[in-house]
Amino acid sequence: MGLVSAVSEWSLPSAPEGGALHPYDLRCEHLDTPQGIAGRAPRLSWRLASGRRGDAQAAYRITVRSGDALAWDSGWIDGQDPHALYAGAPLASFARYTWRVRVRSADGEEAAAGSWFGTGVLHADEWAAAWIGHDPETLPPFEPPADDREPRTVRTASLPPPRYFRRVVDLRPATSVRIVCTARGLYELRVNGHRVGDGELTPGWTDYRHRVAYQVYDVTELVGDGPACVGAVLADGWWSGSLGWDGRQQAQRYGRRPELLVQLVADHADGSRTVVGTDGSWRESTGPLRYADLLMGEWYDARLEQHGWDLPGFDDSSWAPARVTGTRHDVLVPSAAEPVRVTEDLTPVGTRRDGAGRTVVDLGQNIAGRVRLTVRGAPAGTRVTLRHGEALDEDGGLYTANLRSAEATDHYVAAGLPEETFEPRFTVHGFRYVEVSGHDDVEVLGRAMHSDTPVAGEFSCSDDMVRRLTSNLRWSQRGNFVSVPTDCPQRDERLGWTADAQVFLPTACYNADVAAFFTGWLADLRCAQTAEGAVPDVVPHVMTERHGTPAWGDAATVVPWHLYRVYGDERVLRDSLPSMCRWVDHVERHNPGLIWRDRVGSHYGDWLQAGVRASRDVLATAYFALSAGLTARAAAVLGRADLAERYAGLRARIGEAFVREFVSADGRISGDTQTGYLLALAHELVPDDLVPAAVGHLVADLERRGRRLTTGFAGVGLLGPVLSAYGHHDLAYDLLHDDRYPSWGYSIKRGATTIWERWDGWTEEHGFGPVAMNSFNHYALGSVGAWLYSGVAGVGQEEDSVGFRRPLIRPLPGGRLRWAAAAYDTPLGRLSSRWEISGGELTLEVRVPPGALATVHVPTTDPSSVRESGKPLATAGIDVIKSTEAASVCRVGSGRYTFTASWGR
Ligand code: RAM
Repeated sequence: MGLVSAVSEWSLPSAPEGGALHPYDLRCEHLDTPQGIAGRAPRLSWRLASGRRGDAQAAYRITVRSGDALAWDSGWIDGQDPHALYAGAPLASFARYTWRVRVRSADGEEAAAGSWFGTGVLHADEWAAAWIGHDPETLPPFEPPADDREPRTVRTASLPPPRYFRRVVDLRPATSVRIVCTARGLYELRVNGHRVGDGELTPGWTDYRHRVAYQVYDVTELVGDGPACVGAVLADGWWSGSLGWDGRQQAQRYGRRPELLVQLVADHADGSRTVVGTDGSWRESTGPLRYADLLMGEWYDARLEQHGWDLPGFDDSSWAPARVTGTRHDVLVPSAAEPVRVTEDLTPVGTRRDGAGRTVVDLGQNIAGRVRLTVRGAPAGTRVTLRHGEALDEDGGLYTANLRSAEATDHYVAAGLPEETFEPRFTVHGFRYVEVSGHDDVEVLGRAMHSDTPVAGEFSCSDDMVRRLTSNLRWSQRGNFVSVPTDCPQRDERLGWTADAQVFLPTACYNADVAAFFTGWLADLRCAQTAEGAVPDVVPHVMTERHGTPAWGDAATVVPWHLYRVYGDERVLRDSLPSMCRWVDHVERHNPGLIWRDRVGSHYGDWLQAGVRASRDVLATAYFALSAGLTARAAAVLGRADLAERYAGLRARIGEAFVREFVSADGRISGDTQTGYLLALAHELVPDDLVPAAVGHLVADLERRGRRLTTGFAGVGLLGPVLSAYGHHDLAYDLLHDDRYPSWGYSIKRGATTIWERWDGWTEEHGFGPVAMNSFNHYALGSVGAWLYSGVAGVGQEEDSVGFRRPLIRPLPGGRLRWAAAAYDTPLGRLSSRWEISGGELTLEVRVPPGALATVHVPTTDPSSVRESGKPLATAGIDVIKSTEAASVCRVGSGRYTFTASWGR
């Protein structure tokens, strides 16, 4: 089977360079022009570019304006950090602020850039809208038509139809009109016949018991003088639709029926303001959507369309008054992250017809999303059915057994027009193949959707299979960052499993800017922590009985710490420190002997490892040590010396207990598994004098197995970093290039376009893996990605560096690779490294952003041969820190550098 080449449009935009120091990529609260921030001191940040070596920002000055009025002039502030917290006049609600940052370089040159942000609701008493819904008595559940012979699950047969709401507002001429909108459920907002915004599945999934996100839209352009119609379609979504695998238990998890909240705010030239909110004067009805469910799909009957329902002149006398369901506003928070959007269209790469007249379309790529269906010449009432699946069975038919109870089926009933199009709005499927039945003349277009986190990095190299691996893990990130970080996008699960998120986070951060995305998720994690301090296995918390599991609960410490290291925003630590402490205290309280054996929750161990079972006590205790250590470091950053000391002490004592209990005199770790060694070595739990022996045992285990891995979720991401840290990158490369079972290459050889949940998702021996749990789009085993960036291409930062102030460029030429390259947008600006070996020479091209001081390891077989831009390092003015047999280590400031060195013995 040939390798599918990566065709994605999801690629790193080019970064400015050249010229004098200048700012670009301005962000507010880590977001590009957010509409509805609600903090009083939002974070303003920018990146820097310069064509000059050694350049850095010496000072900056920020001005923020609302209209012509100056809200803040920071004055010139000395400092290299390209970010600041707003400290001007109190911000007003529903306002738009423009801001400019001016930066000055060391030699006094200045440059500026501008952007804007909008505010949401800053004061609780500004809420004027009530929650509205519909009368449950007017709610007949969906009844499948008599000709529907497909087996239906209990869930679909009882799904209620989405509701349509409308209200006409007679507006005086306005200078600006904004709408704040949210739902307990999912909404699509419309104004005067137009869809508002490009967000999908809004308002997104949060822990609705504590936080419901709202979006703010500027609709000034959609509203003229005179009456305007505000309409919204409301569906169940995560609020009251199917969630997770236990259909009966998990449906209506948060509420029985969805509810809507809309507040329109119009500002007039005379300074007055009109505010209209949802209340009992809104009217509601049903429409063409017969049901809409995230897991089951949608049923759309185009014959039932009420044309013009979202326009002012529409006769809604047959519609019912909306029912006011509540007035609670304290759970409302502004949307903290990028919305889910359709980010890429996929044209099918193949279509085949099966004997039963069904068409199976292949998009060539496993995605999360939906299709746009075009139907031609179908008589009114023709029902076209779209079934989605990730794989084909042996006969070439759609394979759906692994979806469990998720029907993932959309139905479109034609209105009878010459050509009609349909695209579901309140569902999302995980699929590569679509089976279309009911009509022949159809066309489908794949539409990939996910949280639209900006692309932040790119890795590439000379090897097809490794490139495909990179593409697969990017697609698995996209398919699983759908409002929250999920395990999988296809079956009846799609939950925010905490270990999956935690192990994949370093890879995720390289691929995309996930600062805002994870900030919201961490808020959900914190509010779901139990009174005792236990952290749930899934966030948002929907499985009350599962919490406190080693490696899962530790997301509470690992995620905030990693976000802080990458993005340099201390606030994530400040917000999370109490939760980190509570988590570690909880584990300690129940394990005073410091070996974590009690209160281990569901204890999944090193989940889905291949053929071995790593010691669960080793895994748990290693994570306990890690969490205590990270809590100590977080406390130290925040100046909490008392806490730093307490948790550093605890970390040291856990370390001693670990050694006593699990490390034998010959350096063996209990259980003698790859994961055991990897965890102990990565988290510095092996006494220095035993490290070589422990590394030896790890290597021996790999050799004994013919250089094959056995790791699961917890161990897999550590293979590359640990093996290369101890000089075994040949072994790390063998694992990377392996295509025997179990390996990444094995799935790629089978045509995988995303990362599989399990190494045995499909095997020659058994065919498809266990249907009870066999996702083909699960990123956890893809956490090797971070090592491709930081190890193979060498784009990383020093252990004690924050926000990439001190990048570490340490590439690892090896394996089958002739070249490898990575570029990454750090908070300072672009950092990149590219190495290539050709004709006995290694070339290493490096780009360092302004304000960073990078350590560069130039690998070579002869340190005296190292040149930069053709000159010996001393002549080129490069600061050499040390020279070893295998590398020249230099220190360089911002700029572009081209090193060359002899390569080959
Ligand atoms: C599976 C999930 C997830 C994993 C848990 C333990 O059901 O898919 O990936 O974290 O189990």
